[in-house]
Amino acid sequence: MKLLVCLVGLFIVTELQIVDACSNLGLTGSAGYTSPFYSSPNHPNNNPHNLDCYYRINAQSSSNVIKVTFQPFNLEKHSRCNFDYVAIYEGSSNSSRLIGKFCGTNSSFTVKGRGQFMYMHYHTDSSVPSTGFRFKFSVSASTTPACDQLSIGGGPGSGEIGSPNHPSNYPNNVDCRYRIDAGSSTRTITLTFSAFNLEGHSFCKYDFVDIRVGFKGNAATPVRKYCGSSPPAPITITGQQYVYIQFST
Ligand SMILES: [Ca+2]
Repeated sequence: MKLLVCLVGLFIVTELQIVDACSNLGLTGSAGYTSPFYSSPNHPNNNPHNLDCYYRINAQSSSNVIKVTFQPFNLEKHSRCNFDYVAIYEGSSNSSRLIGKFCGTNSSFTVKGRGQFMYMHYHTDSSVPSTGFRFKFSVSASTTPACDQLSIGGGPGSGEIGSPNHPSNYPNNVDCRYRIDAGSSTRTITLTFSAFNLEGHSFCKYDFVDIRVGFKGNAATPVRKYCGSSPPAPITITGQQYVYIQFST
């Protein structure tokens, strides 16, 4: 009986060493830098099960934009990415704002975040392997005019938010954040678009309005991303004090 306990202990230590080896918390680059590609464990062969790899990118200035490009990307598909995924956070840890949780297959896609850090968590579960991914990152100085409005409201009332230059064309590389505060989660927040005209794409890859609930937009699954020229129907949100909106071009 004593011998068995000892063997279990050894096995756990080995597994922890594998987890540690796949992480890289020291990825660094300043404005103008593009990294080489980094491969997930075993790529392009099937990934190991039960991975937890953590990556942190330090862009060395809070006024920078970090772009991470995955090419290719192939993780077990699930509608909510519950099994294998890469979760990407805008900030230095997994308590920062969640940009998104990604799985499935894509030949190439880019995730953009603002600020000094980006943090990624790559997880695989105990079945259904796939080939994983390669990623590179680039850092550039932010060219966005200051357009954030992070303390809108605070109680009952109404207001209007306009995108930069509206009704004329918005600039390229806009990244505006808006936070609406209802003052209490017992109130209802209704969003109505009186004008809407963004570059269209089947999954709003280029320009989008991303609407989420919670102070940092982390509280639940994203409400939805919108693009194209059809105004979304009015959106009614209940049970939430905050709505967090990102307008990105
Ligand atoms: Ca899996």
